[in-house]
Amino acid sequence: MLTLHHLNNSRSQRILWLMEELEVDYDIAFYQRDSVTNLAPDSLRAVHPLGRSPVLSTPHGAIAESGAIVEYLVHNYAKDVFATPTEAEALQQYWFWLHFAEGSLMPPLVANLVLEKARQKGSKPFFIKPITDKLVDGILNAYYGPNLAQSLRYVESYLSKNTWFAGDEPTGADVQMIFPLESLVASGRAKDFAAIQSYVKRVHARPAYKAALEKGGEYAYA
Ligand SMILES: N[C@@H](CCC(=O)N[C@@H](CS)C(=O)NCC(=O)O)C(=O)O
Repeated sequence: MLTLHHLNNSRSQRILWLMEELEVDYDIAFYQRDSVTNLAPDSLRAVHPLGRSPVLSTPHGAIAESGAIVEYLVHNYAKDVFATPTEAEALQQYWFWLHFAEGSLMPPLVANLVLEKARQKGSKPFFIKPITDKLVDGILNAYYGPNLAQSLRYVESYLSKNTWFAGDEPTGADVQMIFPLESLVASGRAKDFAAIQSYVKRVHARPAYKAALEKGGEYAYA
């Protein structure tokens, strides 16, 4: 039996989606973020030393990293749906998007989150605020902002020509890409990107996605 260690409002929601698509038997162990720090509870560290979600307990041990978990599930359970593409071009796209999601798209999103938190914390006393703002805006404008904008344009251009990320059917690459994209749509940062918005709607319309949302509980994309 598989157990997904599921943190509220986290990347493990996409693993639930995949397990619903694959119709595998699984349990969910629920964890709640700390209301002040937003971090995972220490109990998750007892399951895997990294203490981050998702973690999947399998007959072979505990595995972390959503990309690795997607590969594990696809390798062991995908037959007719969500299988690794066999056609060469689709397979190449599969590898690319599977890794692009966490390797290139998530880092500027996480940096943005951390820097905006630093901006809030650094807004008192009031005379510090202009300095904090200048520092945060400087870092965002110099690197993370343009980096994210370039990635968004690339994803938009790809999705304006393709329904799914790797081939004609959804795959693990879509499972990896949905988390950053739904966050970008929910926060309004993808408002000028029609293909990305349609794509997120397309995923959200899938019965397995809806079933996963019901099972996972609270999930605020942004
Ligand atoms: N690259 C990892 C990131 C894992 C990660 O940072 N997960 C977040 C939730 S989305 C987490 O557990 N945050 C709470 C914490 O770090 O304490 C993955 O894709 O699994």
